[in-house]
Parts: sequence; structure tokens; C-alpha cells
Amino acid sequence: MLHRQYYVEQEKVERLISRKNQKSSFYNGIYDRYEYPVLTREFVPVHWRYDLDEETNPYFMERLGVNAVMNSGAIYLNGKYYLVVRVEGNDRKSFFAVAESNTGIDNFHFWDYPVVLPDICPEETNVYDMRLTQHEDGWLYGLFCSESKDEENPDLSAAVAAAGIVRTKDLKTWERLPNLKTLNSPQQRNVALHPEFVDGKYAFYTRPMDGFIETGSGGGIGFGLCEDICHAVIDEERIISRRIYHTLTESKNGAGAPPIKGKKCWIHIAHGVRNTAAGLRYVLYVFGTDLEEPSRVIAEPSGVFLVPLGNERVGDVSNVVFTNGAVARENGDVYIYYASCDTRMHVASTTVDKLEDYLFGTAKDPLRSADCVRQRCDLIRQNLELLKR
Ligand code: BGC
Ligand code: BMA
Repeated sequence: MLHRQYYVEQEKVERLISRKNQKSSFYNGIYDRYEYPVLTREFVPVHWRYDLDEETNPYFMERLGVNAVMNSGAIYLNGKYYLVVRVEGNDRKSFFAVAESNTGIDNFHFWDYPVVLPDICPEETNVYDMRLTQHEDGWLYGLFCSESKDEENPDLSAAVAAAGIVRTKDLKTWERLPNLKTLNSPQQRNVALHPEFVDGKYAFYTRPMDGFIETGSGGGIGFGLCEDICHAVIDEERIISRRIYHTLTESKNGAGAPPIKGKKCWIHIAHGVRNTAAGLRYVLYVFGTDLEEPSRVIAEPSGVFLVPLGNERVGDVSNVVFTNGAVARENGDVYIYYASCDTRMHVASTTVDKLEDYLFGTAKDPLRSADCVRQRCDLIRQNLELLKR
């Protein structure tokens, strides 16, 4: 018999799904933020978490709880917005699940079952942070982090991160390809696939690193080409967005969603990390690369693009915003999906025109306080003159 409490709990889920979202009062002219997150763990269907049978679950206890929904890939297909969400169970393991919406800002609801990837890596312990790329070869690719225990290192927490590759046509049936091999970097996280061929090859944004957490000699976001995505090997990674001392990328950085093709450049929304007394702080930043030569940076606005604010600062891993998915519509509207504190999903909306104005109209970081104050005084002087007129 179905437990009566089921209806009470499922009604709460449905109320959240049908709640209308709206722009918040936040203003910076660059993008809009929204009043509510687009997904939280409370959106996860009750039948994923509870045994609904009164006989086997008389107290209606949560049997397989979900701890968080975060870092989602995003894609717009056949009139709908889809997120491939990182769902983290109470057991700390993550998996992927598709949530769809007609509006992109609310009404996200999970499909009946999570994504079941072909299980071909026996050593793989955890999977997370899928970047979705609609490639011009006709496939929809998902690149994600595949994490395994480092059996060669006696440290219990030692792990190895690699880039897993899957592809699909419908988000339902997924084909798994061998993990990406990068000959010059033992580990990889935050890998994204460029949507177009470059010199007839598949182009990847990588993030070379020496260890599981520390990027060490890994200088930033890399770029590499490979001929055969079914046996993807990159022999040379060129650093395109560098880690820089005393900036938001000092500790590490990584690609976010695959870049958006603008009118003037490829728009990259990435994350940067710096270390603080409160631990690592993750924020988003933006850079632009040449349309013909996507590994050549042509716009580097100074400073942060989006940081965790207010309630966004509260969660499992505080001080974190992270993005690995965005949707750019044909009319130029852009939806950036970001997670706060490894806990929940939000959206920020803007347009390609606004992002390009931000990219080319925002000054570069002069890298020293003395030059930064000069930059600011120039702005103030100009404005005071305008205000006097
Ligand atoms: C976690 C990720 C995290 C990574 C590096 C993994 O075990 O699942 O969320 O980004 O470690 O800290
Ligand atoms: C990373 C990422 C994310 C996560 C972040 C903060 O290294 O790959 O999975 O959001 O750490 O914990």
C-alpha cells in the first residue's frame, strides 16, 4: 500500500516546481539574477528518496537521501531547456540526472530516472560536472570528471581526476568513449569540448594539473587538438587563460560551459580560485577569444564577473560559485546556470550583446594597486566632469 505521507511530500515538490521565478532587485547592468534557485535538493522526486510502501517503510523514512544538486551542464533542444545536473547522494557519490523546463528560469523538473552511463571503468568512484557540447559533427557530447582512488599513493585521500567523454543524440541513450589522454598532464578536471572543428580537429579546453587538488605547474586553462574523439589523445596543451599572482585566478582556474559564439568573439565563462583564511574562494570570470582562432585571447576584462551573494554563500562548501553550463538562444538571450556552495542551482540571464560590451568595454586588470587607483581616478574625473555639465 502506498504510504499516505507520500502525497504530502510530493505536493511540496510540485509546489516548488510550479513556483514562478522572477528577476531579483540585483543590478549591475551586465546580467540579471533571480529571486529563487532553479533547482535544490527539495526538487528531487519523492520516489527517488523514499520507499513508498507502507509495509516496508512504516515511518516513511527517507532511505536514499539526496544531499545536493549542483554543477549542471545545460543545453537548449527542440524548444526546451535541459540541465544535466550533478546530483549528490547522502553517500557523497554524484551521478547525473536530466531536468527540463520550458522557460529556463523556473519549472525545472527531473525525468523519471537519472542518467545511467555505461559502466566501463571499474576503478571509477565518482563522476561530476558535465559540460554539454552540441558539436558540428552531429553528436551531443558530455565531458565530465571521472574520479578514482590513486592506488599507488599510500595517502587514503589520494585520487586521480580524468576527463570522461560520453555522447548522445537525445540525452537518453549515452555512448561512453575512452577517457581523454593528455600526454603532458597526469590529471585533468574541468575539460570542455569546443563546438566546432578547429583545423579539422576536435578542440578541447583542458586544465592541466600535477595533483588532484593542486594545479602545481599547470598554468591555467589549456587548449589542445585531437583528430579522433573515439580515442582522444592530446599531445600538446597550450595555456590560453593564465593563473596570475594576486588576481582571482591565483590558485587555479578552469573552463565553465563550452564557449558561446558571439559576433566579435567566442565568449568564455570560466571560474577562478584564490586561497583565503576561509579556504578556497571560487568566483566566475569571463574572457573572449578570436572567432577564427579560438585559442587566442582578445578580451580580458578585469576582475570578477559573478560572486556568491547573500544566501548563495551558505552551503556545503561555502564561498563557491561554479558554472559548467549556459544556453545561448538564437535571439541572443543567454542563460548562465551556476551552482552556489556545491549545494543548489541558480540562473543569471543576459544577452550576447551585453556580454560582448562587457568583454570589450571593461578595462584590463593593471595588476598593481597603484595602477588600479589611477584607473579608478580616471573614471571618477571623467564622471565628475560629465556631472558638472
Ligand atoms: C569533489 C569535487 C571537488 C574536487 C576537488 C572531489 O572529490 O567531488 O566537488 O571539486 O574533489 O576538491
Ligand atoms: C572543484 C570543482 C567542483 C566544485 C568545486 C568547489 O574542483 O570541480 O566540483 O564545485 O571544486 O568545491
